[in-house]
Amino acid sequence: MGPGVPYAIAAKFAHPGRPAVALVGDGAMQMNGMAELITAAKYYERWQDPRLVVLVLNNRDLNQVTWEQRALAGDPQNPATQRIPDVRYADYAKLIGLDGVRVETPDRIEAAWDEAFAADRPFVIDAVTDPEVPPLPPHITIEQAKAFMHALKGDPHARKVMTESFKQKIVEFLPGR
Ligand SMILES: Cc1ncc(C[n+]2csc(CCOP(=O)(O)OP(=O)(O)O)c2C)c(N)n1
Ligand SMILES: [Mg+2]
Repeated sequence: MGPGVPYAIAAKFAHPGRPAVALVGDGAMQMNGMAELITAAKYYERWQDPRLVVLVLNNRDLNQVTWEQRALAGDPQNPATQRIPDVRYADYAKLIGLDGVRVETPDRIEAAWDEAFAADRPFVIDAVTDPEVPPLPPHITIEQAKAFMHALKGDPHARKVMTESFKQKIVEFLPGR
């Protein structure tokens, strides 16, 4: 957690003539990615191709750990430790002289990437995403399924999680897949 933005900056120094893309969690962004954007703002004018795109997956949650706790320990989500603030990452980029856009609906995704790759400076895409979509593997063990079901008892988002799980699994049984 945390190397996305600094590694992308390192990539820019290694290959200043090529664009670099970092896909970053919002927790990582709050931990160090936002500070590292200041580094990008300091140096980007030295890069022959100034494009460095940071996609922030803004789910307002430390989601990998939320799901680890749900699927392995069978614990419901603990909002006190897992939820994190919704930050306007694109506005922050603009504040420090970079550029960005916030994406709140799927129909805005394509335009956001077009804008990012047309930009003359590092660009942040603040993508608002859904923390209740389970990262389901194709084959789930009985133990994982049991822990998952146990975790939903008392989980504040149980209903949404069940709906999203069903939506994901049902497509595996649809014809043409
Ligand atoms: C430095 C560091 N601290 C803590 C962790 C444990 N950890 C792994 S994933 C994660 C949450 C990541 O949250 P976020 O960046 O928002 O990504 P998401 O899973 O929500 O996409 C944490 C705390 C880690 N891997 N590295
Ligand atoms: Mg997150």
